[in-house]
Amino acid sequence: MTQIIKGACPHDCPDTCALEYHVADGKLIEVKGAASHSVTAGVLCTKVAKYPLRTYHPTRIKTPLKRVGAKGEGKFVPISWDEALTTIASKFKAIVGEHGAEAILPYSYAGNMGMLQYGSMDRRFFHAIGASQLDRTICASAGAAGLTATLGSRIGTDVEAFAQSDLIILWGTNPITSSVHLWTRCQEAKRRGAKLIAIDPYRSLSAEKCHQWLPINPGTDAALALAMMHVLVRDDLLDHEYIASYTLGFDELKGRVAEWSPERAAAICGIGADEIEALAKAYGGTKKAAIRLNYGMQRHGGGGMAVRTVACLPALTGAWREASGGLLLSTSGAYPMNLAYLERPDLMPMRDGKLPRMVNMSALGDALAWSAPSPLVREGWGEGDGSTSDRSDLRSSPSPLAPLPPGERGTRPIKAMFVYNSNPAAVAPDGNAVLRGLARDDLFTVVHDVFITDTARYADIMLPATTSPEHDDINRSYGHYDLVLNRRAIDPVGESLPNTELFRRLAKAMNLVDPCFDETDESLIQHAFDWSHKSLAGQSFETLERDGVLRLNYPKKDGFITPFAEGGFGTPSGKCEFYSETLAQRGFDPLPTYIAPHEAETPEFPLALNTPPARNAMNSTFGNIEELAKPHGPPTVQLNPADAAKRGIVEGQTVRVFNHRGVMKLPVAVTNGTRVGVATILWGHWRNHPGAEGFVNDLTSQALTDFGGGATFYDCRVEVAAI
Ligand SMILES: Nc1nc2c(c(=O)[nH]1)N[C@H]1C(S)=C(S)[C@@H](COP(=O)(O)OP(=O)(O)OC[C@H]3O[C@@H](n4cnc5c(=O)[nH]c(N)nc54)[C@H](O)[C@@H]3O)O[C@H]1N2
Ligand SMILES: Nc1nc2c(c(=O)[nH]1)N[C@H]1C(S)=C(S)[C@@H](COP(=O)(O)OP(=O)(O)OC[C@H]3O[C@@H](n4cnc5c(=O)[nH]c(N)nc54)[C@H](O)[C@@H]3O)O[C@H]1N2
Ligand code: SF4
Ligand SMILES: [Mo]
Repeated sequence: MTQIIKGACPHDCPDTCALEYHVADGKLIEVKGAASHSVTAGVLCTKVAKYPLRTYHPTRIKTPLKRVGAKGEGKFVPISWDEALTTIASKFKAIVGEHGAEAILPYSYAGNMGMLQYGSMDRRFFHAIGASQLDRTICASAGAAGLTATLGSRIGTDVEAFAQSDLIILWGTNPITSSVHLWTRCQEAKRRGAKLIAIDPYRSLSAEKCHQWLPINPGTDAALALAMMHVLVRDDLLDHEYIASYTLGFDELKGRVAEWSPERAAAICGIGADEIEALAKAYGGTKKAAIRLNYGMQRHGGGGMAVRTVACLPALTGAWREASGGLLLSTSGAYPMNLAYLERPDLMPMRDGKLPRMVNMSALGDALAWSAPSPLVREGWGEGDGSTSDRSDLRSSPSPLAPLPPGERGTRPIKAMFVYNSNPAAVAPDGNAVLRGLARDDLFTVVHDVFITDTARYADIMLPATTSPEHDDINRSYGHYDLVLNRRAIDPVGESLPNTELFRRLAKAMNLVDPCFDETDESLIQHAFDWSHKSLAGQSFETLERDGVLRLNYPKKDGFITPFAEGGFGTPSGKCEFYSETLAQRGFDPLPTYIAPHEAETPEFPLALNTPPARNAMNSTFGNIEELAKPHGPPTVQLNPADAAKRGIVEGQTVRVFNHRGVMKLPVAVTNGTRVGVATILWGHWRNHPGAEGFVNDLTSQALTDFGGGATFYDCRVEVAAI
């Protein structure tokens, strides 16, 4: 007899699908997309449709392990949970005694995005012991800050409304790979006659299927948006009523965009002035014009400002009035999360009136070298949700979390790192610096994961984690407006434990007595959201339990959530802020502007390196599942024919891609799909993948974005040469 249990996809994807776990004889036999969830509509991406491959993978670790080989070698022997927890607790206690608790660094991100597994008991644990705080900036902090500067909140166009749009701009996003349920809506719109345009230096799978591909120079999106606004103002393609009622600073914006002729932007963006004119006119001439921007453009030095600038467009034309107009970067701000309850930041000890220091996860290499002051603690700013939490596109608000005095910021070593929900040896920039840190003999490293990942190879203690059918959770999304419940469908494989239970047990081993460490997962689930909040009015946990999903209450038009049809922006002025006093106060340009990438073209390193994800991967997750990785083949570097010819390089030849940070050796694919001047490597494979030497993130930089202290993966210069 097959039982069907309701689940939620835990991975870092905007679609947060409602799943059905099919179970027979206590085994997960199949995972399907729930047909009853309108966003999922019964469809899953390939990787999660084949989930039993991951849950029952032969290389999955099933017991705690202790390292016996050298760091990085990946040699371990099984130990009991008792020994593992006792070892960690005694090591942590010794480190706290000798160096202070801030010498312990938790390192986690969005391997699991469930509210419980992402951040609950773990945060309570690290808060209570007074460990360093982690500034979770690796994905979306620049974009979130940019969006918030203009709109005041992280909400946007309803994903299902895209099906009704007349013009869709995919701006720095490849939804066939990264948000397939958005893509199905784009296809529906296309069938209805909508025009699809992709703005991307790379002809991604999605760009290939659009009517037009605009191959922009990396990191120059703000210049394009400014020139579009120039044309909109010049040709009066404006919604004057919307501007007058719901925006702030139009006159100042007008002055700014007057400086941005299409010709000026064209020279920066590397596309034709006529193409910019045509794009602006098509945009200004279409009411139901929807922009899907994702994180491609914000992984650059000026990424925050770029997002802020693009986000001004729909208010100028009044596209927000239409359900199928507007702009979508994220919906994560829609949820009334009880983060103070889940994470208990109040447990953090104060010393000299200060909370523990904050370490930026995007500069882990420097942080582990602990001599460079830059990565430790920044006067960053977030969206002001007042929490210490973050997830893929919601970051902390570090302002109330006072840093160490400047002189001390970089001078206290990190002596222990506890990694879970993340894989920094693969996902963090400047991989060589990260590996040097992980290889330190005096660094005690614990990794909780499903597999011996690139990071786990350096662990002193490795702990087995459950996959989502093995634990309970409650999920929100950053691409739609629904809550999705995840119910445990099978027993944990081997001795694996969910993150919550692991930290419950570790708290006991460290003699932490606060009753919050006894709270059950069921209680955490029920308290994860504020059920008295207006977005949940009339809804109850019982309905969520019954249906598996539940949509938040937000204003609707034509049946779709339409957030800003009548203003209601979350900025200090309540308007869409073309002029931002908040930015001015923080020393930024208060008006939209163009900030050039950190890394300029040089004779030594003339090519821009673009490393977006491959379709069957999810960041580093799934890279070891042969059946999923195989269709992608080994990694290649894609070069434009002009760039290949200039270097005398031919298709299939093995080359070196290098800069002053690192080198990768891999075969070349010569293609018009990557623009002149841009080398593209799709990532998702693990280190030491057969057919390649070195790794993409050995080339990327630890430099941070303008806003939000974000990572700048795509702001990277390299040279390619024959070996
Ligand atoms: N299958 C799969 N799905 C995923 C992920 C995955 O790894 N695999 N990752 C998940 C995560 S963590 C995230 S954050 C989201 C990311 O979601 P997206 O941000 O939509 O990421 P991509 O789909 O890679 O699209 C980024 C695109 O930006 C382009 N790009 C690079 N630089 C620039 C630029 O300067 N300007 C413009 N206009 N475009 C640029 C790249 O070529 C790429 O095609 O996807 C999530 N979904
Ligand atoms: N070059 C380059 N680098 C990038 C990017 C890029 O586009 N190009 N994208 C960046 C982005 S957007 C992101 S978000 C980061 C992603 O960075 P991460 O969030 O670190 O990456 P993931 O691979 O999604 O997840 C990491 C690990 O979490 C584990 N995991 C999953 N579920 C659980 C669980 O329940 N418990 C525990 N303990 N572990 C679990 C997985 O097995 C996996 O090994 O990578 C960044 N790095
Ligand atoms: S990765 Fe995205 S598309 Fe695939 S099942 Fe999960 S939420 Fe759905
Ligand atoms: Mo991400």
